[in-house]
Amino acid sequence: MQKFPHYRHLIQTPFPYQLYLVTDEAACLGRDFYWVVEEALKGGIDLLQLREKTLPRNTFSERGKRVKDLCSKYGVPLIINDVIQVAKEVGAYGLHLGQKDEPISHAKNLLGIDYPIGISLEIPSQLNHPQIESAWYLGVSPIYPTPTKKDTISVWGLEGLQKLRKMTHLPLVAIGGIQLSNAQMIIRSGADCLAVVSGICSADQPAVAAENLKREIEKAKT
Ligand code: TZP
Ligand code: MG
Repeated sequence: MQKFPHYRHLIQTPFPYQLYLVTDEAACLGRDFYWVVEEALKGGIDLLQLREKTLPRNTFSERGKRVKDLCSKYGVPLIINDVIQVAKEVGAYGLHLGQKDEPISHAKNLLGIDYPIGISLEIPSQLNHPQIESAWYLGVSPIYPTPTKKDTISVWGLEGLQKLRKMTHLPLVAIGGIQLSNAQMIIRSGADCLAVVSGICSADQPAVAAENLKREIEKAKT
């Protein structure tokens, strides 16, 4: 049977999410983690990724279940970062994997072929990965250098994002150094959605920060 491995390049996948909170407890600056999460939900985030780099698996799952309850209250899908088993235990909507994490094929074997899995993309050549077309979205990582994540290999900048936009029809989620002042430019350079850590988690009023970011995205899209 003949295969058409690149057919999805021809389809613009609808991606209805605009503002994506990626959590980081340290970025909450000592305030209650669940308070920050709920404020962001009140402010109108469309997706939430629970990103825990140090918690043991069972604690990660417990936290995931609690955050999932909060997300359900606001109708926001919960994405788990890195750990397939935690996504499964929590009954999360989706999973996010980096280039050094488990391969997408392995995650799909365990979670199901249609399970939504976002993949980080650090350099254009990573688009050649054989399973990239089965990604739900590409996390364009990072757009700008950011103290929140230091182990990055290069930055896309606006020009890199514009070039990438022409290379794929997968939804592009921009991340890294995103603030109110650059949100519109990043959307206009081809991002479908903005993912933010410190811009919301460290804001004095996370709900207001989320509302303001959403307004900027909407302005850039109209
Ligand atoms: N992946 C690429 S950059 C980043 C992650 C998780 C951190 C983004 O943090 P901030 O504070 O929004 O710049
Ligand atoms: Mg990872």
